[in-house]
Amino acid sequence: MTTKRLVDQITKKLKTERGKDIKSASNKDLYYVITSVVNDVVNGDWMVTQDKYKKKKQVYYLSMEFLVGRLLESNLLNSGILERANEALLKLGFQPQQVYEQEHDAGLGNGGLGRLAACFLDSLASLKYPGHGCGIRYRYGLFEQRIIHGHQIELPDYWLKEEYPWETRKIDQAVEIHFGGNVHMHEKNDGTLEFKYENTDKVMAVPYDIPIIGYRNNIVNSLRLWSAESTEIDTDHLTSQTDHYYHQLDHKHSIEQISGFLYPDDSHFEGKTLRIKQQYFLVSASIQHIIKEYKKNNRRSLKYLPDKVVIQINDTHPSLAIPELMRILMDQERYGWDEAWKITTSVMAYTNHTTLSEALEKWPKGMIKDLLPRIYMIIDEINERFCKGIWFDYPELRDKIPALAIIADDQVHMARLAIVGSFSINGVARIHTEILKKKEMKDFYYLFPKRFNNKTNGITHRRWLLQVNPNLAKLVTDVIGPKWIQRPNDLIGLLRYTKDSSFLEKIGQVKNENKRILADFIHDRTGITIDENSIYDIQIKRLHEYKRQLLNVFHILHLYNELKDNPSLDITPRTFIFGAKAAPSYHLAKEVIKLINQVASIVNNDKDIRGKLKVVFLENYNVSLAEKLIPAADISEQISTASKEASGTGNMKMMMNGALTVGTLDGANIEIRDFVGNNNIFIFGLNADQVLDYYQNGGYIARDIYNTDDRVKRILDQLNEGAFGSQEIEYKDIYYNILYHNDPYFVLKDFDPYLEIHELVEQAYRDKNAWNAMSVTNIAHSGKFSSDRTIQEYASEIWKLKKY
Ligand code: HBZ
Repeated sequence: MTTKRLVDQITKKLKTERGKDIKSASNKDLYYVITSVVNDVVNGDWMVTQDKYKKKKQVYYLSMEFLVGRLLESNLLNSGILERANEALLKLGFQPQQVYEQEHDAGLGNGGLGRLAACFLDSLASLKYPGHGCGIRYRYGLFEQRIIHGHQIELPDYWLKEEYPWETRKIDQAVEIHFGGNVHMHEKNDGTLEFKYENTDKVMAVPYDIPIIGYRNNIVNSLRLWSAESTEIDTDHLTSQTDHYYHQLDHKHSIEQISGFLYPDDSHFEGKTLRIKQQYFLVSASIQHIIKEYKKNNRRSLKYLPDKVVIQINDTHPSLAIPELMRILMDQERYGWDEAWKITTSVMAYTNHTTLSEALEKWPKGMIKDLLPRIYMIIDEINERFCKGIWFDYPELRDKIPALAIIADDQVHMARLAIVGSFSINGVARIHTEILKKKEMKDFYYLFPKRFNNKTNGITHRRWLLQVNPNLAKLVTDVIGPKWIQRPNDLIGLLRYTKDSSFLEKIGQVKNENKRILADFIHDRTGITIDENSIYDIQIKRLHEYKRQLLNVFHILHLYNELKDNPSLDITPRTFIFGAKAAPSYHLAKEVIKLINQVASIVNNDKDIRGKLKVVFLENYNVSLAEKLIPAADISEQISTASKEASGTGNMKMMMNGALTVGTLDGANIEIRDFVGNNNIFIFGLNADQVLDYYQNGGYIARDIYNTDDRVKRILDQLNEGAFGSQEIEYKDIYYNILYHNDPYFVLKDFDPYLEIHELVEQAYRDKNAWNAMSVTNIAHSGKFSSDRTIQEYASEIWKLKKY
């Protein structure tokens, strides 16, 4: 399609679809019209792709979260018409970015886990793998964050307020989900048992499909999001009672709640009934759909399901897929236990994303029994057989049965269910998988060594480099050619230019330009003026104690105190930028947000500081904001307490954009370090073994550091006493957590090494040429962290998938 044709189409569609001409059209009109152009372009390919997949083995990625963000620009990019769309818009007098920004972020995820699912969809389609996402179409995505007087306030994110042009409702493919009721068992003539369910609550799952466009390859995969609706009114039970009508409405409302909102917790388990309803809703709808498709496309029995279907469950959230598939195979398809189990455990694969014990899902067994009686029976049976197996086949593990049993202490342990019912269990970075094998899941690893494997996370370089940083992408292509776009490992070719000072200068110019754009944006958003020549030191991620935003704040407070003592101190100016949402009920995390905001207002307005330090907290951190920040980062803060961050993916996005990592030896930081080498990364602090040793031996004594390090004492006292002369604002909870709960995340322990590493950063930044060379080295190695590599590994090692 030429630019001219595009202009014609846009003008025509403006008239026919929006009733506007170009003069009266708004950015929003243009957004809808261009979306419609993309849909026209891809719809044919979508049908063809889905048709071609019918005979192939397919992967279904089941996830409670898909954090896709905006789609228009990346869909234009992947369908090969971005440049021409930009030209057409400019010709028509519109700014492309302003048009793309009309799209409301689809915030159907909390953080890393949800964004990973979105990157995986992009890579599956771009690598031509038959893969589908299955999730929930929440009416409200992750809350919108406002900062008011420094406090986080949560507002509902009604992202569907205006029409969402990428989705297609497929009412003809709706399926029924059953909750509650009773199970009746009776023996049939042939001696087999039959299970019947009665008096269940019925919910209709209606699918909405979103196209997932491969990069310039005519492949279009699907993301299927299920929406909960009430079934037709049950006319058998109509009564004339006046309150009947109100009951019906109540009932309808409570059903629609199932896909009402996304739970905003990313690291803490909360045993709410609605959450387990959501999980079963996703799982039952998806499995029913998968089986229907299999039957439609294959003449063979379900015994051969594993030849054609593999289901990846994204953390334990969809692990009821295991008993649900068992239920359908046994109760509907009449398979016996052994055969059903063999099929199920050959189809299911489980990814673990955390070792934090407070995040592990454990449902009270009474809750599952009431809500899903037949599913409970099946879990019970899986558990019985599993425990018996250990008793007889692994007598050396008999003592450990209570710690391995799926049902123990009146709770259903979902990770244990997922492990027992899957043929593959993977962690998301090398160290994380090792910790699973050697520690958290040690006994399971002993039982099933072959099931455990590592798949280090990745990110789509198409969105996170090509799309968000076009100037850098162009510079890269100028020197190594465009092949890296298809083969991100080719970025390694940049290593040849780490000594080319004219190239390094250009790298510096691109970064400066990105920093200038970000400075303008920050000024518009917050009124804060930042120094474009300062070091942009960025920490963007969910707020959690283990991610240690507090350590970063302590560094800032230390620099502030130093500058107050000696205002003429010669330091390279720094801009500290934060973006972070706290779970609404996470008190300490919210205190840290308040602290960052207060430190910002003090530091930014203190004349003694003379602009050498600026602190910016950007509200409502989400995918679109990340896209603005990442290209401008000099420093990427990845400072979790070692052993706690399973992988991290922001670390990969920032290195790909030339930022240097200040990080602990945790998650994928370790693999980044291995590739770029110690000279191109700033590693500090305790390692995972040391942290785990401390935990095993009762920790360290935080107060010793308070008593011996004046810098630490000063900062903590400032927090306790109401810092900086203001008595109103105290941070006693933070203070107590460190001194009285003995600093569970080792903030004080790592404080000194953290300051030291930041001094090295400052020295390194003075030599721009050397800095840019480090930056290029990071970009060069970032290809290994493309999600194309990750998906390639899943496809060949777990899924056994062939490309289309
Ligand atoms: O998954 C994150 C890990 O913390 C991070 O290290 C990793 O890189 C990323 C992708 O593998 N985990 C999450 O994001 N977890 C959640 O968002 C979550 C959501 C709902 C829950 C529990 C966790 O109930």
